[in-house]
Parts: sequence; structure tokens; C-alpha cells
Amino acid sequence: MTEESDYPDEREQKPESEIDQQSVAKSIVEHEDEIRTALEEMDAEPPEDKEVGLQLPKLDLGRRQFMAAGSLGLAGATTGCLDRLDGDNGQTRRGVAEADVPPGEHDDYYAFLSGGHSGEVRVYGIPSMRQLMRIPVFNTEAARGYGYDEETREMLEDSGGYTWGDTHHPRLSQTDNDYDGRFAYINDKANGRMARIDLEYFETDAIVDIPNTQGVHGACAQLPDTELIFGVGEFRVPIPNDGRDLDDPDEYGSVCTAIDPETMNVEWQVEVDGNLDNGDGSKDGRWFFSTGYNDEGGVNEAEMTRDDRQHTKAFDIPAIWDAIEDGEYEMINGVRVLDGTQDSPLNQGDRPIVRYVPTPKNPHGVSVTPDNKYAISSGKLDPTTTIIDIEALGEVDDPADAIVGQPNLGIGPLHTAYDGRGHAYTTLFVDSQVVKWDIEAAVEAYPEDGDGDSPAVIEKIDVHYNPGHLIASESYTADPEGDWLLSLNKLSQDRFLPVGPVHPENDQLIYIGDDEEGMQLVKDTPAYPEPHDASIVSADKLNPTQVYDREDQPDKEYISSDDNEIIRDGDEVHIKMHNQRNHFGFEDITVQEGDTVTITTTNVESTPDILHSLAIPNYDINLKIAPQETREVTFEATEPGVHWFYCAYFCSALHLEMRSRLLVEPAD
Ligand code: RUQ
Ligand code: CUA
Repeated sequence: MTEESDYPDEREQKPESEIDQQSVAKSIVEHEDEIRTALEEMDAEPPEDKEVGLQLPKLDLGRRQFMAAGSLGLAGATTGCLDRLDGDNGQTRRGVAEADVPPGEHDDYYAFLSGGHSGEVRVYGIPSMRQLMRIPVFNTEAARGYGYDEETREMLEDSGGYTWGDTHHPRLSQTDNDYDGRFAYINDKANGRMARIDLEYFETDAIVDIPNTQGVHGACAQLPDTELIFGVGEFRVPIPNDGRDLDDPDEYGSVCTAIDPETMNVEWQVEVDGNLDNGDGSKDGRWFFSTGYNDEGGVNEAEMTRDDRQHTKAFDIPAIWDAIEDGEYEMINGVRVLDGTQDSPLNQGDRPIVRYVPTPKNPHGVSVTPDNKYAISSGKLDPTTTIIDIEALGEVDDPADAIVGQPNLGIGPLHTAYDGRGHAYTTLFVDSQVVKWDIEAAVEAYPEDGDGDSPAVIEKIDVHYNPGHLIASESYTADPEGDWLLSLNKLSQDRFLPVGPVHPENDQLIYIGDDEEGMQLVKDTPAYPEPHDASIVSADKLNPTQVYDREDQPDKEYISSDDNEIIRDGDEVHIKMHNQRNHFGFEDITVQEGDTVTITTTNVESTPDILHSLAIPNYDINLKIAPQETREVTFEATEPGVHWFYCAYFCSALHLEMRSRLLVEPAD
């Protein structure tokens, strides 16, 4: 059989350029002209009851419908503000009276919130609390074509092939202890992975499946310049976990993993005693701190809560590199693993690789103060937090001697954030409060802190309810902004209209910019399960692109309207076609049942906000193609029949007409 006889109707597969390119282009121009005219008329005083009709074929939209269908991107910027604080770069900041950002105005900050077991990361504007975007990471998300094209599908497949993850701790790359707007990093507590989000495109661009660990929980960058990304292994397991030591928990271990932020390759791991939990790095690059529980090595709750004291671990990063240079590691599953347990020879000399600071009880959150003086570790099952003097830690013989404060704050202290004015803010999970306290006052009071609240406590505010993490604007940098605080509360109980047994959580925005007025609760925001941690970055430090740059996709073939082509090689069919308002490069594509079909498609538009998709029903495909972007998908043509493929983004008034036919001829 010749190729022609295999595909008798090939002549019907006319490239778009041959059909009616000109009239289509004309109708787009007319359409946009009409939109412009309609807008001008709306700006002018509207004559009563006058309908602005768009005279397009099969289309007669009244003004009301037009507003509903075509108002994307039309919001005009208006100004006018009260009560603004000055930011550190001289930009003005909204104060508490302006927490409701008016329509058309922009927020001062981006907040990146983890999405917990939804597997995604969310982007909010602060202080409006408007949700700006959701970035799929470990989950698939058809609305962004994530997991439905070749590239993202392969990335998810190569990182283990799981369909979900559990994101907790989004941390942004820094240079010189300040946000540089390049990347966000996020852990997967469920499947032991770490992912990177490219902040130019707000897209996940790399995921690494970390060996020798289960449950990567805490995550953080080595500061000041993001030289490593750390992920801490929460669950103790046999290393390697290949069936050995199944019921011999004494042989289990957990590791802290260091990852190269550019290649996303694992550099090394250090095994420790006990579970690891949360982490933060010192601002001088020397230490990575991680809390931990279950030093008891237990496998049930009673065993894991037996002792009154566990440890905050301080990983001495230069000492670890020295040990690696000396060959003091074992290769396990392709990774250099160092023994950092308390009895390890690597912890005996005068430069131990891990220092174990005794901390009560099952400590959970740890964070470093903006001035790099202290690491503050919260007790969780103890009313105190423990203040570790970072400089002293490198000098004392007994790490316990580096503790310089232990204020009593309330019941269930979990996480601590900073305002850059010497105050710390700690969530009290059981008390359902955020407590504001003075760090130096707590150091001065030590060790005579007494039984009740520490004299360092300044005030407490009720939150609703059971806060986990909290975060203040730029709290993880050397220079926090000190105006907004987010309390990420686990339960919302009675705060919102009921929506069935699964309640939203409640992210509460608190103003902390006025020490005299004290903390002011500003708004409740229902959250889909489940934000754990967040990073808040000043908006001017990010510079996301609006349109793809084809230079940034060197591996992809850009398909212009002149490049539409169908290439056949046996039962492999490669379709190259562009897409734009309101059509794809081919009206019909005919293939045979059993063919392997690859579609490469470029959105040739350069107008921001004009996205198209390539949705192929019955084949479980929906690519997102942003302006100037190229995406690709390969599938087996297993379903004979007519399959209309269409664009799922509402891209123009002729969006519904943006569709073509995939004709799959039966094999026999
Ligand atoms: S941990 S609050 Cu990842 Cu505190 Cu959840
Ligand atoms: Cu393109 Cu709808």
C-alpha cells in the first residue's frame, strides 16, 4: 500500500492558510474594532437603553453580555490612597485602612502559599488576599494543561509517576539575603520530592525524587545566596528501604538532603537520630537548623512522646563539605550519605557535623531572626520556645550552653515570624492565638522566666482557629517589612457559610505595622485544604513575563502559520500546526486507528492574556498554549470516530468556533 492509499482524504487536510486566512484575519480586526468602539461608548455617558451590539456572524452581544464575555484585562488603574507606609526601597505601602485594594489597583506583595495535599502552590496578593493564581506542582491541573502535555507529563512521570503530593514550605531564592525573584522551591512531604517553580513563568520547571528518604517535610534555601536547597526527611525508615530491617526500628533513620538549586541534583545527605521536622538556615551560610521529634525512635504515639526533651539539630554546612572532601561518606542509591547520628565519629571531634541542641518537647517550627543572632525553636508540646545563640553555637563545647532564652508563651507554640523591629510572633495552636513578644527581653529574662507568661510577652490576639504556620512580609529575609502577618489557621469552624462536612481553612490577615495600636485582625479568607507555610515577597522584586519568549524554548519548534504540516512515517504521524484566534492550523486531521500521533502547536499570538488550549475529548488531552508558547503531545489513536478538538480558554467572541476535527479511521 502506498501512503496515499492509506490516507485517501489527505487532500481534505487543507492548511488553514489555504482556506480563508484573510477573511478570518479580517473578522478578528473587525471584532477588535468593535470592542474598542464599544469601550469608548461605555466610557462616554451611555444613552439610555442603548445596546452596543457586536455585528459578527452568528453573534449579537448586548452590552451586558459583552461585559461578561470580554472584560478580561480591561480594568483600568486608578490611584488614590490613604495611610501608606514607606517600604525599604522607598515604595509606598498600603496601611491597615487600605487592606481592601480597590478594583483595578495592585497589591504590594505576592504571597506564595503551599496547598498541602492538593499538591499545588497558590499565589495571593497582600493585603487584598485575592487569589491571583494557582501553580500545579505535584498534581495534574487541566486548567493549566499541567500533566496533559509531553513535557509536564514526563516531568511528573520521571519524578515517580505519583498523581499527588503534599506541599508545605514554599521558600523563594535569595541573593544577599534578599529575594531575587528567580525561583520558589517546594517540598513534597508525601513522596519525598522537591520541586522548583520558575518565577518568570510561574510554572513548575523541575522535580527531583529524593532517594533514601520518606516524607520530605521542612524545606529552605542555604542563605545568603541560595547555594543549596535543604529538604528534611520526616519519617524514619531503613536506609536503603529495600525490605531489610522491616520491624527493627532501631535501624531506621532519617536524613537531611542538600540539593543543588540549579541542577536540582542531590548533593549529599546526612543521617541523624530522630525524625526531622521543619528547617531554616542561618543567614551567613554556616548552619542549617532543623527541629525534630521522636528521638525516642518510637513507632507509635506513646513511644514518640515519652521523653521531655528532643533536639534541634544544627547542621554545620562547611564541616559537612570538609567531611565529604575527606571521603567520609557512603554511596547509597547514588547519593553521598554521611553519618550524623550522635555517636558517629564525625560528631566526636571539635568540629562535629551536626550539633544536637536539647529542646523541649517535640519541637516543631524553627526560624532564624533577621539579624542572624538567634534560631528560635518552638516547643509544640511545651509552652516555651527555645532561643539558640547562633554565634555561641560554634564556640561552646556543650550545645545546651548556646541556649540563651526560653520564654513561656502559651500552649502549643508552633511557628515564629519576625517584623524586623525586634519582635517575634508565634502561633499558639492549642490556645488559638498569635503571641507577639520581644526577643531581647526574653534573652534578658533567662533563666528566671517564671511559670506564667514570660515578661517578654507583649500581647496576644485570638485567631480562628488553631493556627499552624504564620508568616510576616519578607520575614525570611534579613530585612522584613513588618506590616502584614498571615495566620494560617487549620480550622474555620463557624466563620463561614457551611459547605458540608469538609470545612475550608481560614487564613487570617493581621496588621502588625503599628506597635502602639497592637495587632489588628483585618480579614478572614477561606482556604482550600491546606496551606501550611507561605513566603511573602514585595511585588517589585518579581518580574514575571506576560508573553513567552521563543528564545526560551530552544528545544521546541516554533510553528508559524506558514509551517503547518503533517508528516507521516509508517504509523507515526507528526502534526505541526499553529493556533490563534479563532482557529487551529488544520480544519481536519485524518489519522488511522493505531497511529502514534504527535501534535506540536504554537500559539502565534503576542497579545498578553490571549491563551488557547488544545483540548482533545476522548483522548484525555488538554494543552495550555500561552502567547508565543509551543507545546507538544503524543498519543495513540485508539478511538475511531469524529473527535472535535477545541480551545478551552475563552479567547475571543469566536472562541466557540475555534475547533477542528480529528478523524480517526477504523483500522479495518
Ligand atoms: S508544618 S503547620 Cu509543614 Cu508546621 Cu504544617
Ligand atoms: Cu482559543 Cu478559545
